[in-house]
Amino acid sequence: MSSIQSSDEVPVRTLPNNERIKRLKDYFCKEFDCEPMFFVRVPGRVNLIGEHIDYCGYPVLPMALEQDILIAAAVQNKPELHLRNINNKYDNFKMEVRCCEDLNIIPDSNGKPFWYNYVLCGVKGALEFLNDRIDSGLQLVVDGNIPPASGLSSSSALVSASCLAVLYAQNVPLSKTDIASLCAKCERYIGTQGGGMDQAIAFLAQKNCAQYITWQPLKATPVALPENAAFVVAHSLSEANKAATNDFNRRVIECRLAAKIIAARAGAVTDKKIITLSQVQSKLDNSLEDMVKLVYEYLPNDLYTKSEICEILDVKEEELEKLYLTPNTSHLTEFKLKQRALHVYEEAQRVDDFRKQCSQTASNGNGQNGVNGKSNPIVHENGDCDDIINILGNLMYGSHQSLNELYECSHDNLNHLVKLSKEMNVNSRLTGAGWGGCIIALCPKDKVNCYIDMLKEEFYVKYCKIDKNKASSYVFATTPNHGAEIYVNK
Ligand code: ADP
Ligand code: NG1
Ligand code: MG
Repeated sequence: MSSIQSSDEVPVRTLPNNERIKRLKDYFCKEFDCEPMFFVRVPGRVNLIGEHIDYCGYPVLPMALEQDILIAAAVQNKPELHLRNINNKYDNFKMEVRCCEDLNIIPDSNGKPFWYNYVLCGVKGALEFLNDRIDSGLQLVVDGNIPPASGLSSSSALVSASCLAVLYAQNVPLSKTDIASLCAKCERYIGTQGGGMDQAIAFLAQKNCAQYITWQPLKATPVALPENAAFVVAHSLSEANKAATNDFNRRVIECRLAAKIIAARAGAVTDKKIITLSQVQSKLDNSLEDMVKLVYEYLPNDLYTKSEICEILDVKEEELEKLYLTPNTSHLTEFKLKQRALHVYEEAQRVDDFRKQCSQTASNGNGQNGVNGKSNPIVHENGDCDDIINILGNLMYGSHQSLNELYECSHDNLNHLVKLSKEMNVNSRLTGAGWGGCIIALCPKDKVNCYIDMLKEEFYVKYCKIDKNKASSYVFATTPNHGAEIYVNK
């Protein structure tokens, strides 16, 4: 376990002395009859804007949450993996691990992943990176407080924390960007073809600012948020496990097929490497606005059948399945391409507008704590804060409408939360993949308590019929937190 650190490596810090750590340590000692040697902590995230566009190659704008996955770990001589979870709804698990091929990540009989499959994704990724050169096994206890299957990225925090634990145990220094890319790749073993936003923010997040994440190469640029803006997360009380259905992958492959057809119809057909909507845009050297026009021109239909697509792309069905579809989407016969591509190009534009508005605000001196944690002077003369919140809020509301209507990944409860918020002049949107999970709302700071109270009353008590005291655990204000870290007894 390395002691010399560079600033782009995951930081190794002194173990904090708090109740949660103590409880986890005690649990570990009780289960394994020894003390943990180190801990890893990886946060969940909330995406402010830029939904379902990371896997199309477009920038996104998330921030890390306070909620996280915390793992206590000890190295052992036997090549075995022993897993426990503080929450007893998650079963114990043990297996022999000598090489990555030992790790077959198979869901239950209904196609839903077991919780430990996410850990195995992380372990498999680490073993592949190490070319199976491991000299020990691991005992791990997981303690997570990110609401699961709720769009706050509990899955990636678990995969990333597991991968980080193996790499640290094997004394492998890795930059934050390299480990984020590795974790994005290995989470795909769960079955979903995600884009990498969750793992990127998990490692590259900084306190007090959101991050503008760009791809190839992976880069995070801090974004200061308006001084008087508060972000509130509210749970819809509906969960959606993304790997248990093919909804997520269906969207991914619809975007791929849309990209292929636009490229083909624009005459860029020979370029086999074009597979994302952003690659098509680069290839054609067009603005996002022009890409929207091309979608209407080249993808006019509301529905495309598999055989129509094969004809347009001049490929056989088997080839289409092999090149562009996934195991859980290869049987699909109808695809919505216009709607998905429109969402992607317009959402990419909204992200750009959001970021520009924030940087303008920061340069005017109205940014929240500045970037890199440095405080900006608060000068209110160059732009009214309420106007900025309105502009950003409208972009978020537009994002939600598009996710609901064009991308069809919302849920009645999410729509109800967004509607109730709008009635109070607060703009919000679903965050994460959707089909359930949470909204993120942008609210002036002085209105936060009143807004949260309204949601408790109108949504949780009246609409969902739950007790008001219980409602408190489903809605909370949040500020940007820092990224993953390792704790040791120094
Ligand atoms: P999310 O939007 O939270 O990333 P996913 O559907 O991608 O949702 O993944 C959720 C799954 O991650 C859960 O169903 C569970 O299997 C696993 N998971 C999340 N948090 C924990 C935890 N604390 N302990 C064990 N497994 C967890
Ligand atoms: P969640 O909802 O956290 O599982 C997923 C993807 C992201 C991104 C968003 C939608 C994974 C691991 N995560 O997030 O990459 O595509 O949906 O914007 O696949
Ligand atoms: Mg997830």
